[in-house]
Amino acid sequence: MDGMIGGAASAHQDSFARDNLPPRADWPVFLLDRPDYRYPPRLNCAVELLDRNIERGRGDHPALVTPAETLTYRQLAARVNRIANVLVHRLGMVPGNRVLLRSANNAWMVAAYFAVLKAGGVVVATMPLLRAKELGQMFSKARITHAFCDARLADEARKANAPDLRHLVTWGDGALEAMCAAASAEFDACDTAADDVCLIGFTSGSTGEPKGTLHFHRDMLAICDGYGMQVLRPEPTDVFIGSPPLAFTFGLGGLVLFPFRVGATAVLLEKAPPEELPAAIERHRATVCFTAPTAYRVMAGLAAQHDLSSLRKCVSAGEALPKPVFEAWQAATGLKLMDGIGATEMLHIFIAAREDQIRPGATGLPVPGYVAKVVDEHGTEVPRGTPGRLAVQGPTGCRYLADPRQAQYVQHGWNITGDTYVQDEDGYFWYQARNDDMIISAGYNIAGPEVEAALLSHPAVRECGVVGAPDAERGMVVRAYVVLHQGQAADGATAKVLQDHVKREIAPYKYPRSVVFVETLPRTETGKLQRFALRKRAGEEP
Ligand code: 3UK
Repeated sequence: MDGMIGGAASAHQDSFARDNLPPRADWPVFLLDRPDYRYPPRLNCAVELLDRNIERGRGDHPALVTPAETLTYRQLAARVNRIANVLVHRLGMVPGNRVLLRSANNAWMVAAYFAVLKAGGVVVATMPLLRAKELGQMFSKARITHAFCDARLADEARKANAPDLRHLVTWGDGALEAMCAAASAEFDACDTAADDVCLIGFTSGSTGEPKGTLHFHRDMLAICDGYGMQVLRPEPTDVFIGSPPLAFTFGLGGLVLFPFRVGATAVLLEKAPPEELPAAIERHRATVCFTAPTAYRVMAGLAAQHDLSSLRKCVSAGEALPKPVFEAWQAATGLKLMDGIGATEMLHIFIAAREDQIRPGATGLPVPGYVAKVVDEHGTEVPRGTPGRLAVQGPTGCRYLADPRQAQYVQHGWNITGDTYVQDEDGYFWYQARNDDMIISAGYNIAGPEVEAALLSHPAVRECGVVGAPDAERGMVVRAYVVLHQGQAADGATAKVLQDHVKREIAPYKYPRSVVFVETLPRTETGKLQRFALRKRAGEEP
C-alpha cells in the first residue's frame, strides 16, 4: 500500500507532505458519503476549476480582471501551462515539491497558484506583509524547494532562511515572463490522487509558531460544492470582488475557487481598503463581495457616495459580524450580509446561512454536509441555549503538518475550533467569543464580542475591542478600547455616555467599567482584532 492514502496511488515523487500528515488516529472524521462530495480517486483540482471551463465553452469569458490586465479563461490557462512547463522542465520541480508563492492579489499570483496545482506541486501561499523571519519559518517547516515571488516583494524572501530552496524566480521584472515566453502553452496535468496534498495553508492564530494545515485536491472542490454551490450559489455571470489576500483561504475560496467553479469573473485588487472598495465595486459592476465585518462597517458609511446597485451577495467572515453592522449594511444597500465562520484548518466556511435563512446576529446553520454541536470540556453535547465549545465535522477538516497541536484541534474525531458558541432551539449557532476570550468578572461570564456589538451600535464609536483587565476585587473587569469617530471628545463624559448606552443595550453587569480611548486597534494581516495584544496591554496598564 506504499503511497496509497485513500484509494488511489499518490502521484507525489517527493513524499514529504504525505509523510508529515498526522497519524490516521489523530485525523478528524471526514464526511464524504454525500453525493456532492463523492469525487473520483484521481483528481487534479486545477483541471476541474480551470480547464473544465474551456471544455464547457467558457474559454472566452473573463476569468480575472485586474487594474493591469484582463485574462479570459483561455488566456489564463495558457499562462498557467507556461508556468507549469517552466516549473517542471526548467526548475526541476517534481510532484510533491513545495512551492512558495509571495504576492499581493493579481493575475500572476493566480496563474502561478494553478501552475503548481496542475503540475502536482504543493502550494504554500504567503501574505505580502510577512517578513524574512516569518517566511524563514515557513521555508524550513514546509521544506520549500521553489519560490515564485512578485519582484516588488523579493527582498524579504531573499533574506529569509531557506535551507531547501533550489530556485526563487520573480515576476514583474521580466524574469518569469521571459522563461514563460520560451515555454509551451500546452501542459499535461499531473495525474494526482484526490487525496494528494496540494496546499499547505499557514495559520498563526493569536500566538505561537505558525501551523501548516494540509489540504488535498478534493478539499479544494469540496468547499466549492459545499459552501460555494449550496449557500453562496453564484451564477456564471457573477463578478466577484473583495479584499482578503489569496494566501488567506477566505480569499482563495471567495475570490478564485468559487467563481472558477461556475466560470464566473473575479476582480483582483492588490490593495482593497474599505475606503476604496466601494469605488471598485461601482467601477467593475461587481455582484459578489467578500470582506471582513469591520470593512463592511466602514463601507456602509460610504455607500451613499457610490452606486452599489450591482451587488447581489455580500459575505462577511474572519470575525464575528456584530448585528449593528448587519443592520447598517442592510440600511445602506438593501442587502443582507451573509455571515459565515470559517477556519484555515477547515479550509473555508462551515457554518453560514443562505439569504432566505439568515437570523441577524447568528452565524447560521451548518453548511450542507457539515455537522456541528456545542460541547463541554469532555466532548459531551450541552443542552441548547448553553454556551460551550464548538465541534465540527464535514468533508474538510484539520490535518496539521507535523504538529503536536493536532491533538488540541481534533478531539474524538471532531474539529474543535476554539470558539464558544450557543446553539438555539431552532439549530442556529450564535457566536460568543474565542474560548480564551471569555471574560470572567466577579463570577460572571462575559463575551467580549457582545459588549463590542453593543458599543458599535452607538454612533460615536468607530471601532472597539473589549477584553478583561486584571482587577483586585473582581478578578477581571470589562475594559473597552474605543476608537471614536472624528470630532468626538475622548473624555470622561463620552465614556459615561458609552457605559450607559451598553447598560441599556445588554445586561447591565456586562458594561465596560473601564473605557480607554485609542487611535487605532491592533489587527492581524487578515483583519482580525488582536485581543491578546489588548489583553497584554490591559495587564500592563491596570
Ligand atoms: C474566527 C469567526 C465569528 C473564529 C476563515 C472564512 O477566519 C478564517 O480562518 P482563520 O484560520 O481563523 C479562524 C477563526 O476565526 N472566525 C472566522 N469567521 C468568523 N468568528 N464569526 C465568524 N463569521 O474564531 C475561527 O475559529 O484565520 C474564514 C473562510 C476561511 C478562513 N480561513
